[in-house]
Amino acid sequence: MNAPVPGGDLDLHGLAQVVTGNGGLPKVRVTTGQCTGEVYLHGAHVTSWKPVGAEEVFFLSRNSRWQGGSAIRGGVPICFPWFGDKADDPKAPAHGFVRTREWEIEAVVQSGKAITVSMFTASDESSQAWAPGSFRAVYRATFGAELDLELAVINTGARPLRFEEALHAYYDVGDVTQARIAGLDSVEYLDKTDAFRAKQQRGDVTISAETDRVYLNTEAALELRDPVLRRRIHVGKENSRTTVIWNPWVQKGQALSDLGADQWRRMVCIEVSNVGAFAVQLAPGEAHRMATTIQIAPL
Ligand code: TA6
Repeated sequence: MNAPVPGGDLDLHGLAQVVTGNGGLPKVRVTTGQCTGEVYLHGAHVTSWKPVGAEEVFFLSRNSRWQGGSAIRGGVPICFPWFGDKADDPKAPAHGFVRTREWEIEAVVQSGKAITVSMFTASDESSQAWAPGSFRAVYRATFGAELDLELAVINTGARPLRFEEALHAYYDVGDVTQARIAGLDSVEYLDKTDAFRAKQQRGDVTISAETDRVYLNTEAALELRDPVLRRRIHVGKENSRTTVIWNPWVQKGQALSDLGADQWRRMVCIEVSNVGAFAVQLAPGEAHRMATTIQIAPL
């Protein structure tokens, strides 16, 4: 399906098209002189960004599901309005409900040499069955020589709105055991593999076992150094006070049916977020935007 792009104020033919993706799910495919990229309407889920002359930046599981009700495994899932398991409802979907929703395209426009795809979703009866509160969420993905992702949320209700949010990005690495993540030295974190005990980071983050950490009160940019793919991935943050680092390692990795085999070795999640004590609280009519800028460079 190659459909005209709604909302575009420019003839974007060839630069951005809505096409049929995996599982028959629609996606916007971007092809410019600077990069290629794609974002599914399912979950407003970025699944690819590949700057010209570089390799794919994101990990995408070859066993991912591509169906309603399931999150795509890899790329950049959007966690909202809660992170992880819902504290007061074990039956609620992990990481909230927007990553398994069909978002709508608001506009696809050219911004300089880049293409910005804007999508939105909003609260409704089904969302309020999980969490009260009225919101409109707009997600803007700008595909260019760098990738900018922005999640803006407005409280459209008459009561305060509290939410957690995370851009749960899966980065492709040659071998996670040889990768290093700089930018969190001395930062306190909660270790989810050790009953959420509070610990302090010493130096770079390296992965040598299951790793599941929520770094607290940090707005610092991260740098993923990959000596196998010989590249650095810079992850900038705006209005984000927590960073989550995750790798399931062998046992958890093999237990995830949409991951499986030895794919755990080829991925690491660096998640720009506001979770836990750093959840966002909005008064009626108030808005908040969290953003990340992703750049790659040779190592
Ligand atoms: O961000 C880390 C984490 O919360 C891990 O605890 C693990 O559950 C991961 O997210 C993946 O969650 P998912 O629901 O996508 O399988």
